[in-house]
Amino acid sequence: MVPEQILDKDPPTLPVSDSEAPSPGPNCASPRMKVDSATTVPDLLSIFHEQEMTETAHETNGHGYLGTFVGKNGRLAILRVHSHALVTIDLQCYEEDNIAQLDNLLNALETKLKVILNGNITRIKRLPALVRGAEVDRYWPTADGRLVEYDMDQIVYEEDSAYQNIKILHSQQYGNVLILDNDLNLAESDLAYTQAIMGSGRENYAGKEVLILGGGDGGILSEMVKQKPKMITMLDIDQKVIDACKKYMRGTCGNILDNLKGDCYQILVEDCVPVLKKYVQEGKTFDYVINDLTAIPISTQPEEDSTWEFLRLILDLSIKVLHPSGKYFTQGNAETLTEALSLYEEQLGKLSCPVAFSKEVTCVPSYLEQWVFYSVWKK
Ligand code: SPM
Repeated sequence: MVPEQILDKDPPTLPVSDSEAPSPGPNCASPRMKVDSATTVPDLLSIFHEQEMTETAHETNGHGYLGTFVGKNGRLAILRVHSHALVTIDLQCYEEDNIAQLDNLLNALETKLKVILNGNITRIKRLPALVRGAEVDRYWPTADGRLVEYDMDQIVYEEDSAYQNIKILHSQQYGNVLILDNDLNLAESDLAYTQAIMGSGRENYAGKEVLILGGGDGGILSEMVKQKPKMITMLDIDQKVIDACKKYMRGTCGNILDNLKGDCYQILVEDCVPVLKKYVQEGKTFDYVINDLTAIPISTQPEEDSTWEFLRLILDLSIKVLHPSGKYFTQGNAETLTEALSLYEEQLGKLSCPVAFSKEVTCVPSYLEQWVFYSVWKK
């Protein structure tokens, strides 16, 4: 039977060690003693027995103790007393299990551990429950791989287009959130993203020719038209993203996606690579090119066999269609991903035309990590 929902309680993680023990693990504060499973375990077992949980001890070949305990409602506890420095207890239960009882169990374990280890605990930490198998997925990791739990409470839209999986989830804090191929792209709260990728208010777009690559959520287009450019051309490959955002991301796009053409804009639902190539051939130029493509590229071109080659192709074509005094804007990556940022900057040095660049870091509310934005211009 597939459980509908499993609540994980990840309670006391108790790193304890002495100075002879090998390096204790990153979450160990100031280690003091080794954990002796022969004396620690029997006392802890009594707590599980009081909870009518049945023990199965597992062979560890002398590496501490590992026991699993099954109790009421399929409740499962895993007790691991590592030889060095760490005691972990994981408690898994179904959502409908008795939370008060579980809290009592955790409190009893915590108290007992403090007694058994006789004040030698250097750190005890009860982690919040992970909710697995829930209808609305709340875990969207940061770009640098840390687990983040959002407050999503509703699946507003989900569909696979010919190019990607499109999800729009509702978050209590951020409004509707667009997630493409499991990468959180933009929330209705994220005007800061749009402002940053438009040059943070330093540019005057009035009377200018602007090209937006991607941008299917309509955020940039909606802000840009307010500045009365001569013409904005937006190239996005995915009609389904545009349609979904038109309906469910109105906090971002307003009514701009209601029509594919307006006084000073046109939306072309096309792959940007052939269109850029055509512009290069025609000698067409733009005062601004804003690359708002997905971070994970959607490529229909056979000539690019790696992400970097694709990014460089887009960059090169964009710079080719950029007016000599024009500017190219794009988002980069999480500020912590310094290696990826350096690699990106390396690509800037490999273009057919020499460029200079600057970057700035912006806090985009729903990203929960600082984000780097680039401005690039011809030297
Ligand atoms: N118009 C918004 C398009 C977004 N472009 C790609 C950026 C994706 C970044 N993912 C951020 C994940 C943050 N944790």
